[in-house]
Amino acid sequence: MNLRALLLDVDGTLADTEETHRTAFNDAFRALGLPFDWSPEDYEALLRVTGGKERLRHFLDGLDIDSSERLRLKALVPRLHETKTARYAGLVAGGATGLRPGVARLLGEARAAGLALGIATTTTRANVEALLDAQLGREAIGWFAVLACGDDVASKKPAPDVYRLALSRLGISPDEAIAFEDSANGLAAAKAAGLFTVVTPCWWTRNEAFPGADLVLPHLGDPAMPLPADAIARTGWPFLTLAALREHARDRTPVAA
Ligand code: XBP
Ligand code: MG
Repeated sequence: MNLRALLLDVDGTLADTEETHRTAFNDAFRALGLPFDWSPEDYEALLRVTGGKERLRHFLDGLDIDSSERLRLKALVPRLHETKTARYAGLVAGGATGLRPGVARLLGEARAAGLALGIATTTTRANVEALLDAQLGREAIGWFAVLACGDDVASKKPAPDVYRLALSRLGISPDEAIAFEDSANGLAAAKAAGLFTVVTPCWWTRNEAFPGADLVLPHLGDPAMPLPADAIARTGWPFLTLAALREHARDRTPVAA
């Protein structure tokens, strides 16, 4: 594999952000005077629908209310999501969620090796900027040659659109990049785009299946937070380095979607 770029998902992959998203959704419901409050159990099921606006509409479709009330509530979705996004960015700016183990290290290794970095996410650009700024500093957004975000494409994950957009903007082919994901929807999107895909499930996706994943690890690991013993026994790595990943992917053709 002539590796030229790493393409990273955001929510669940760079950071385990979904509890902060859940809080922001519930705060937005309260701010608009709506009687909804998503429990962790509710939200784990709702996460099967990617995209906050789409998730809200899916939730409203499932309510036992009359059609006029459903229409009234659906008309609020854009404002609800704007309120939620502002609240989420504020929580993240306040340090609500840190990067997952190994993310900052692997980004540094990739930059030192001259690889391009790309973001391929369902969330909004504002949310990506808030997270990178809070966790890696103001200059970090400039490390990424492409930010392909949810509203940049017609179809969100599991459609491959956001990965195809990132590859196109980088001017590289699928066999020149490796994708990093946390969810079944994200994996499906990356595989449909033809990418070798590393999956590091987060708490919210721990019960999902990851058919076709080229590598599944509990996280990327760090010297201070090595992989669990079973992952080390399986891979031989105390944590995933860029060199180990290159070697692992070198003669591996990506598993078909
Ligand atoms: C995960 C998502 C997003 C977030 C909420 O995105 O599906 O919808 O849950 O963010 P990723 P928005 O592809 O990064 O895992 O409300 O901005 O959609
Ligand atoms: Mg994700």
